[in-house]
Amino acid sequence: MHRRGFIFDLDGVIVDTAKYHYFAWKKLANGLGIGFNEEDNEHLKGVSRVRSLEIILEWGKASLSKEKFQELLVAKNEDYLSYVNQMNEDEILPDVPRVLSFLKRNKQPMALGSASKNATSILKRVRLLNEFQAIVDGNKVTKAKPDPEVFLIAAEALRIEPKDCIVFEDSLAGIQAANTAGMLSIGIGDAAILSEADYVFKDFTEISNDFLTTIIQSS
Ligand code: B16
Ligand code: MG
Repeated sequence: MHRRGFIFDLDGVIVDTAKYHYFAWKKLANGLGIGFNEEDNEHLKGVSRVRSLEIILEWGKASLSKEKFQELLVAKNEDYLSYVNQMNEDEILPDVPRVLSFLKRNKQPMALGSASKNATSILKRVRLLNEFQAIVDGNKVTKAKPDPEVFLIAAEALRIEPKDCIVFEDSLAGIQAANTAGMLSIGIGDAAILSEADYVFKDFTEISNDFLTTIIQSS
């Protein structure tokens, strides 16, 4: 059996923490008198925390001192973590456990590739931390998706060539990062948004073990 490197994004792929980011960003934005709805939240998916706040301030044509900016980032994260700390295994997205155990049974190396600085805490909460041989998160990268850095570091950690890696992503920036890294990109979500992906599935219930076998065996 071939060995491929399977790299998973976290938010929107393994768990849906986007709703918690939404609650926390909305509170912050509204506190500054800036409107914030679910569609606005879509634009922040896969975007780093610092960049997300910059974008919200741009929308509201607001500017803040460096100190206030930092203070709000800390407050947003504390608010977000108050939700994360209530998470459990029930929040793992459908069929993710089946796909992870199929790949494990087939001895395929697996890594996490996420922009989140809270990835380890979230994986611990949902009891998936030990399923990954490498965790590459927002603490380990300097360049945000669509830069391929996060996935290239993950491939190196797994000791698998980028061309033999497969990335599961729910954001367009993440799909672009995977494509630039020379990896097979699999979009999870809306095909209209993720049209640059090699394949798109609504969620993991649509990804069969046969499909995974074909990917593992393709040369
Ligand atoms: P944190 P992913 C991303 O996770 C989220 O999609 C994005 O909305 C968030 O701002 C970013 O992580 C940073 O998260 O504030 O926890 O460091 O999709 O790359 O797993
Ligand atoms: Mg994501």
